[in-house]
Amino acid sequence: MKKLLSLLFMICFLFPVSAENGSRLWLRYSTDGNATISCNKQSPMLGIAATELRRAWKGVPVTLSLQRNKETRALGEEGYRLFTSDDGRKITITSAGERGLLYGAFHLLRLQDTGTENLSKLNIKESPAYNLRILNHWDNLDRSIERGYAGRSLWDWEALPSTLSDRYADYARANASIGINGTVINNVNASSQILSTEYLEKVKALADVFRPYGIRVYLSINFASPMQLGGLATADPLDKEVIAWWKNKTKEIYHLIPDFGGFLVKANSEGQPGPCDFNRTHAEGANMLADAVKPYKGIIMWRAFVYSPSDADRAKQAYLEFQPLDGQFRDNVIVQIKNGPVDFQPREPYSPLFGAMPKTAQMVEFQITQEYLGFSNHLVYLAPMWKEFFDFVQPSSLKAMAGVANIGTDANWCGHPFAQSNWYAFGRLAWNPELSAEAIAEEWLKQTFFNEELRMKNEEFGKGNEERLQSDISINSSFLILHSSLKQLMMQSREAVVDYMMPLGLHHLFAWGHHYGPEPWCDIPGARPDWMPSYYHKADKAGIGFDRSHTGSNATAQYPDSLCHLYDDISTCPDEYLLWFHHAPWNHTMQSGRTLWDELCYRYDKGVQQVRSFQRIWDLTENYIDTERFKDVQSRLKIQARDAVWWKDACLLYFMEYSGMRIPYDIERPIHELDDLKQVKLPIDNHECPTRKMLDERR
Ligand code: BDP
Repeated sequence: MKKLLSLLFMICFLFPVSAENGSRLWLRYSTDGNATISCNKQSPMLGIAATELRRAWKGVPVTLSLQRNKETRALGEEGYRLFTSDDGRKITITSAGERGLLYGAFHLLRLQDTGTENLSKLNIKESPAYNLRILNHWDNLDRSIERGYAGRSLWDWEALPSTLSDRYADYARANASIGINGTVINNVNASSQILSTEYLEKVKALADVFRPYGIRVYLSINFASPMQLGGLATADPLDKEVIAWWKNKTKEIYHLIPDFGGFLVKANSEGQPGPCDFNRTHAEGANMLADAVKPYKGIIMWRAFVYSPSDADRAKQAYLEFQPLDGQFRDNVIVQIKNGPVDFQPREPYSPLFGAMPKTAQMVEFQITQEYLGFSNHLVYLAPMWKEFFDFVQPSSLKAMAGVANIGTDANWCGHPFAQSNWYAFGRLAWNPELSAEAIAEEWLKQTFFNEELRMKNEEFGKGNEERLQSDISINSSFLILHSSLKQLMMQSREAVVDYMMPLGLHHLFAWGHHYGPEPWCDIPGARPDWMPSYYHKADKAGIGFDRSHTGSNATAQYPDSLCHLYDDISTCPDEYLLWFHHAPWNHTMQSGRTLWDELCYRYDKGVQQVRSFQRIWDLTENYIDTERFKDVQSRLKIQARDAVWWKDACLLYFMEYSGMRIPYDIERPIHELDDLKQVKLPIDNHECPTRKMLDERR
């Protein structure tokens, strides 16, 4: 590694790089294309595909060919075949659908930009794993974003429908380039206003911009809309007037937006209204809406994120409520389930509801925005976390994939330059969940930092510098070295955040009011117990962790037998999930041979050390990467490094009061006083990322 770093250090002064604000995302290819592009049909969507290629493709002529034959039909409307002719003088993209051609065009440009394939011998067949690859925006009508850390909502409701920001098309284009084909544009904690005629006109304007990019619009709805908006006395899903109200509203929507996708519903969850308020089940609520959208081929995504302050372990509640409803949902309802059984924690075991409702369509909801992973201050590449989910859940058992968006009005869209990689990775995995996190990181890095433009400069530099190229720090290999170091950094970043925040299965140690910093001690008199960290960590003199084995809440019994046994037995439960499933004694022997307390200390320390190593790697990219993005990431890594120490000190000093054990001498000593840390209160609400100044003043 040392040698690698010193090589990097030597090559990093070679290229001056121009100004850059990150707004071009991974679509940074140069627009001096010179190829002939033809297409056997004209349409707005094909026009976009052809224009993309015309601007950027530098190879042999390309034909976009819309055709229905056995092969294209088998690949579906969104699938495509991309191939070079035998003589190598022509590339053809064929598909049964226009969207297939659009995706094929972006695929070809990606190949050019990443330089990964021999373009003279292409023969690629692609079709998406899911028909529905959808972003969920938690955007409010006042343009705040719940858990959004990249500025305000893109949707300028005041200016809509008459004024359309250029960013709407840029947004759609970016999504199309990675295969995302749906967007729920408003918060799941929905205002019923979104269904007013005034707002529907605005939604229509957005849908019109998105359509040629293959993106359908969906809306989150408030279940009590018939009361709040329609003035009815009830929102009971079996009430005739309520049923008629939804039917009429749906008709109005489809009249404006003929390809409207459907509704996303958060019902009877965290204070939102729902069918249970009227003694009806989730299935009865979902089916009433499903019947309303059915004639238009619409769907209902009904969230299973439900829990209440009852005696039942929160981790068990979604399963308890939804599993018995299996088989009762209409065929155009998809139950949308978060990947873990509690919330979007840095690490959770997968939700056992997956696979437990064989007669019901299910989809997974990932969180792209880093609500529990350091907001847009921390560099965390999330694909390894999502892949972990797919280690347990068969991709083919799902109908669709949703991701809570991390996009806002910031020039670079996502706040942290590396947060773009999570938007990218979500799209790529929704297209093909078999892709490896590493392959996606590689693609993204090449397009975002080391794309064609830079490679050309590299070649230019090579001319006249042959001697240097022959030395062992050849410029070509310098790209590979830098690349692989950054890839490594990305791949390690998720485990690092788990280590410095909540290792070994700990979860929900977050501060009250926001989910940025640590407050394992938090105790707000009168507040819901299941919103307190102590509900989850249960630290006492005997040990730490939530007993979810048969001697405790028995949540382990919700898992398939083999996993149930593995997790239930403290001696076989993997370290990663130990404190999720067990209240383990402080001197419990871990798989490493250390005591639990020592292991906890080492993990926190390891997380801190990893962030430091990320800083070192990043600093070596200076002069290789434009100054703006370099400095931005560098500065955020400094915040992350300080936050990691904050987390480590807060958790270890606090838990030490229970363990009564010492911090092993070979790791860094705490630099904070526990009492001081307990005073830290960040003045932020749930849609802001703390600034460095704010953080420095508080600790
Ligand atoms: C929680 C968020 C909250 C969301 C909720 C949800 O803190 O803001 O409304 O998830 O998914 O994690 O509905």
